Amino acid sequence: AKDPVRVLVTGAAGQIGYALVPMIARGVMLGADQPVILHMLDIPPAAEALNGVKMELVDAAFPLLKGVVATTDAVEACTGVNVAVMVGGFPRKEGMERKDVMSKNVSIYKSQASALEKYAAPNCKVLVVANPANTNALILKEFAPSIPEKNITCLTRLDHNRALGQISERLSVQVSDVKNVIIWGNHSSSQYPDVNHATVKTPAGDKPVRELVADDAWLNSEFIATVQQRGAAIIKARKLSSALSAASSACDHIRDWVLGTPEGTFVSMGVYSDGSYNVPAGLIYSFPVTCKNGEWSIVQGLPIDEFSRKKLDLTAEELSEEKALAYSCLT
Ligand code: NAX
Repeated sequence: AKDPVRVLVTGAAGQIGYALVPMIARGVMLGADQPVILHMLDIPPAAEALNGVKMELVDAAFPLLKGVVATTDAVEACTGVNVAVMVGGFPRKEGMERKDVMSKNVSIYKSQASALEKYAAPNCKVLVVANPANTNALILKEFAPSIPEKNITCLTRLDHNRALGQISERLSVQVSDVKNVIIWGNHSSSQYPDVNHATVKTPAGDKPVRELVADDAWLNSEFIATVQQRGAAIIKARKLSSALSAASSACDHIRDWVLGTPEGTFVSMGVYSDGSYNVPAGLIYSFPVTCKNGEWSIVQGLPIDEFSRKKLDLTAEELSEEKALAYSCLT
């Protein structure tokens, strides 16, 4: 039998946490044959709720779940973890300035970076979900210099999956037959959902999404806006933000990273830019990636048309501004 993998979930008493921890305990994230030990961190006001989640995990009697650590101590939470899913953060509240929210998250991610750097297992893989996800991941990277930069990522897989879902609905095809959409840039409404390389599996082979949809006007405006605004649409409908889809996408992100992407398929991940596609180096930016042997690599050489180029640049500009704002919070 395999040794258990220790998976940290921060913000585990929150709504994504509540959807995510049972998925991890069921093997959705790391595989049906991979035992796990869950480490759950939250803040003292949520300690009692966190303990309630722990009680439910015990009650669910998950065969793969070999232990649960529920704590408000970041050191205890980070000790020995192989995977860290960072869902905890400070939400933007009515009337708060952007800078104030940034400043709260910068201080959270700075201190949790240090705890991970000192106490996590070597080669720990980190996924930041909490917003502003790309910039929180960047701060985490800056303050955990001994964690390889390739190990620090942020979640744009939910946006990627939303794009797959929209194409599947539009064409009335199975979502599992749609692949290779791309989310470029920031996990914010400036992201660029790109279908130029996406295909649908048909009896006659893979066909380009553009050819099958045959409506560039829809693809270039409504489709993009729907994906960009989907989070807001969920809040409007549910009076709560996306949780089950975020949790499921976080599992997809880690599973593909650890176990690999299928041949010929790429997925979107927020990763440390090396300057590919002329995206400024030093940002955490969402790119198309493939994964193999526990490592991602950016898909190279995709042609970028003028329409796309503008959109890639716009979301990069927003990330550069966020980075500057985050750094201004450090001083
Ligand atoms: P909730 O407010 O339900 O849960 C957040 C939890 O984090 C709370 O239990 C809170 O006590 C805890 N927390 C706060 N500060 C903490 C700290 N310093 N250490 C540990 N825990 C701390 O929010 P939820 O709906 O679960 O969303 C969590 C985060 O995910 C938010 O930042 C949200 O904006 C972000 N999202 C990101 C998405 C993505 O695709 N990247 C999509 C979904 C979601 O909107």
